[in-house]
Amino acid sequence: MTTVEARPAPFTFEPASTALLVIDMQRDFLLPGGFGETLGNDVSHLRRTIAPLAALLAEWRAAGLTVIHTREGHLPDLSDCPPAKLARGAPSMRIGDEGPLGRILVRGEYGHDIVDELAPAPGEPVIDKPGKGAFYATELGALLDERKVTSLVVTGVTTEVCVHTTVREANDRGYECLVLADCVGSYFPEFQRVGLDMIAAQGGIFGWVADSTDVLRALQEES
Ligand code: C5J
Repeated sequence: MTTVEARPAPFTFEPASTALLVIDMQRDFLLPGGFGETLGNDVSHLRRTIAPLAALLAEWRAAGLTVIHTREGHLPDLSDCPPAKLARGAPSMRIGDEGPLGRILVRGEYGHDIVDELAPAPGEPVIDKPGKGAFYATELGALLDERKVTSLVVTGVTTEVCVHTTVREANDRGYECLVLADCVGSYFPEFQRVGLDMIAAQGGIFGWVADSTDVLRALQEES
């Protein structure tokens, strides 16, 4: 067992039954000039997660542990995109429109894929998800069962949307979730702070919160 300093209390996990989940680190959300920025967001709030996540990925892979990536997006004919999601808000561009990095959030487009710095290694599963949560309409639950995963170290974007939706459902499904504050990002600093506080509140109502350096230290002590 490995123990990480975390809030609201230390987080203990068995590395062999723990997956590092990397949520939606896609160009559409992170690249300057991409979809996220066209909506008026400051992508630097998300881009600060890339370096610590790349360092953690390197160590996690070196230890031979499970990594799973997700991508939010839709089929080219948008048949898996609920009309309500397509119509939501009043953005300058919508899902499926031709954006600066290809059709926005459409599978197979340049912008839909993961940023170069965090490209999946050969053999690492990439879960394509039409929703905000990583379990809805995906094979993630079956994959975790198959690999006997019981704990998740959760990273990615955005903290209050896809990370939160996934952690809440993972918690309901019985997974113990450690969310890494420096490896999750929100376009809104206030949502980042409150989103993390919500996870750890009430004795860890959805999970635990730590920094990637806490996990790296625990992995190094282990080896
Ligand atoms: C959003 C996500 N924010 N990956 N997607 O629309 O959090």
